[in-house]
Amino acid sequence: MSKAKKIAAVMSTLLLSAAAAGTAFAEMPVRGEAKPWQLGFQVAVTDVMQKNAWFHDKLLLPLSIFIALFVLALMIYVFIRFNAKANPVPSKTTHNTMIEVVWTVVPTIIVAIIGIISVRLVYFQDAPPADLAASSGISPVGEEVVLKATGNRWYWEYEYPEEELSFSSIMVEDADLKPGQPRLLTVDNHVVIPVNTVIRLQVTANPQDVIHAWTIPSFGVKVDAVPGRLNERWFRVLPGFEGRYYGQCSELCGSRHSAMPITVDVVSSEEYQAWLATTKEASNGTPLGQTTIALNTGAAE
Ligand SMILES: [Cu+2]
Repeated sequence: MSKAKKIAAVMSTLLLSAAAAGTAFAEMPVRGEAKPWQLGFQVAVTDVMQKNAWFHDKLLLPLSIFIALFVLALMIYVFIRFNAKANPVPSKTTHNTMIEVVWTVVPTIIVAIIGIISVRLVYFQDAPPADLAASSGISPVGEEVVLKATGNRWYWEYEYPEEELSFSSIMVEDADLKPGQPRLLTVDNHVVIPVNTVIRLQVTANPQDVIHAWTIPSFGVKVDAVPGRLNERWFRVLPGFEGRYYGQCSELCGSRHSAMPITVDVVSSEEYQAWLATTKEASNGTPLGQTTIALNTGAAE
C-alpha cells in the first residue's frame, strides 16, 4: 500500500471508529449528573457509594447537626442564665469530676465509632469482597472487567487490557455541542461498562504529565491518577441502574482542568458485548480518537 493510501485508510478507520464509539448509545437515560440547587449526593448506584451515602446521610450528617445544636443550646443557656445581670455573684466551682469524665468519654466514643466505620469503608473500596454475591443476594453476571484510565493534559485515555482495546476521550467544545448535551461534561468517546459486573479500575497518569483524578460521584469512585503509579479500585453498578453517568477530573491539574470530563455508559451485558465487537472491529488494533502526540504538541498549554 502506498503511503497516501495508508494514511487514507487510517483516517477513515479513525472517523468510522469515532462515530461508532461516540454514538453507540446516543439515547440513554442520564442518571449521574448534578442538578441545579441540588443538596446532597448524586444517586448512589454501586455497593461502594451506597455504603458511603448511608454513612453520610444516616450517621455523619445527623450527628453533626445534633452536636452543633447541642453546643448552640448550651451557649444560649450560659448567655442568659449566667450573664452579669442575671448572676451577679459567680460561683467559685473549678472541678466537677462527673462532668469531666463525661465530656472526655462521650466524644471519644463518637470518634471511635466514626473511625471504625471509616476504616472499614476504606478497605471495602480497596478490593471486591470474596462473598460479594452472597452478601448482596445478587450473583454477578459475567466475568470481571478491567478498565484502565490514564490522565493526560487534558483528556483521558482508556484501555480494556483484556480486550486489547484503547481509545482517547476528549471533551466536546461548546461550539460543537448537540442539543441536550451538557456543557463541560460531554466527551467524544464514552466509557462503556456492563451493569452488575465487578469493574477493576486502574488509574494512572502519563509519565510526563501531572496528577489528575478519575471521579464518578454516583459510583463512589475518586482516585488520583499519579504519574508512575497505578492506583486500583473496584465498583459494580447495581442492576436497574443502567444509564449515563458524568464525572470530572478532581485534582487541580492546570489551565484546562475543567476540560477533561468523564462520561460512562452503563449497559446490559449483551449491549456491552455488542459494543465491544463493533468498537474492536472499528479500531482494528489502533487506538481510537486523536492520538497523544497530536494533542501534546498543541498549543493548549
Ligand atoms: Cu486533570
